[in-house]
Amino acid sequence: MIRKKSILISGAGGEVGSELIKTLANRENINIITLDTHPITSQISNKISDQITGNILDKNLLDQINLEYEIKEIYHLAAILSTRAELSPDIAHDVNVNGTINFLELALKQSRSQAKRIKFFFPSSIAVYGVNNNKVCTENEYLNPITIYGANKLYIEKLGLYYSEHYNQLSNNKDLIDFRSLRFPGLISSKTIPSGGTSDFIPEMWHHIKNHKHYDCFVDENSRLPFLAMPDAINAIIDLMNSGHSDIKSRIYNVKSFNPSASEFYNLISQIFPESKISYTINHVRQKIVNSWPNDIDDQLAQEEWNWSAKYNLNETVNNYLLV
Ligand code: AKB
Repeated sequence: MIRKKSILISGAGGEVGSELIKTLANRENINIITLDTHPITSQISNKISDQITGNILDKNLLDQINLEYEIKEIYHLAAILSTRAELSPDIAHDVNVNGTINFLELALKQSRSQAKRIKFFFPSSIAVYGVNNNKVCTENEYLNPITIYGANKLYIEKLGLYYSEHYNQLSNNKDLIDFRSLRFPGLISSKTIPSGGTSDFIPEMWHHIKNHKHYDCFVDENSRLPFLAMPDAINAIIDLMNSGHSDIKSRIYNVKSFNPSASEFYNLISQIFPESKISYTINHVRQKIVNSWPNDIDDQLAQEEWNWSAKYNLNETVNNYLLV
């Protein structure tokens, strides 16, 4: 039975997924298969060969996907983000860990049937860090997450390395996957407003100030996190996945560009919208989470191993991306 050669994307209807599909559809002459809990109705739906509406926890569904498609690469984007995960840590663990294990097992079955390692992209996060100083974190320090989301992301990083280097090692197993991961900082998109995240205060501020001329910020004015413009996040995914197997020795990488505080970002964008106003109504749990994440991260490893570099700094993000 001939299986359809495909790229599989979970969480395809999310912020990153919708932008990734546009880029992949323009670069690859291959079927794009999506799995999401909700139908994708936006303009990207015409770039998707087969839309599967379902849950990553449904093992029978993933078995059917395994039978029908010969998967070249997996982009596993489905997750419950940091703030929303704190409302239901047990559900977050089930989706973020057990759902991802189902996908890792699918990748392993595909690697076995194709007798080659399937590339598996996993979006990790700065949420894996737990730090209370101005340390610019490298990949292997301060890995003390205070959220279920951060703990989930850190565990899956370790599982991804296991499935890529040591899986089933007592049985002389040869089937492995090619796990690759980016520890995303906050992401800002001109097209969508994120929800359920804790870094959302910067993208929310842009869209609220642009459209409503007022934003009530849920963290204090000094809150500062590393960020990437969405085009750079997508390019980082593509460049990482296209890098040679021998180049990506570390498999897990920090990437970042700029790191404004809430007030610095407002002062910049209020020059474009001078009639706008900002207020601060602190959510103390979300403030505690933001305070536990690094103000900045070191992305030297990505620069050295696969020539990563961001194209949009803060001013270019506002003037050449968000305002365009
Ligand atoms: C979140 O805020 O949960 C995400 C992230 C930084 O991983 N945007």
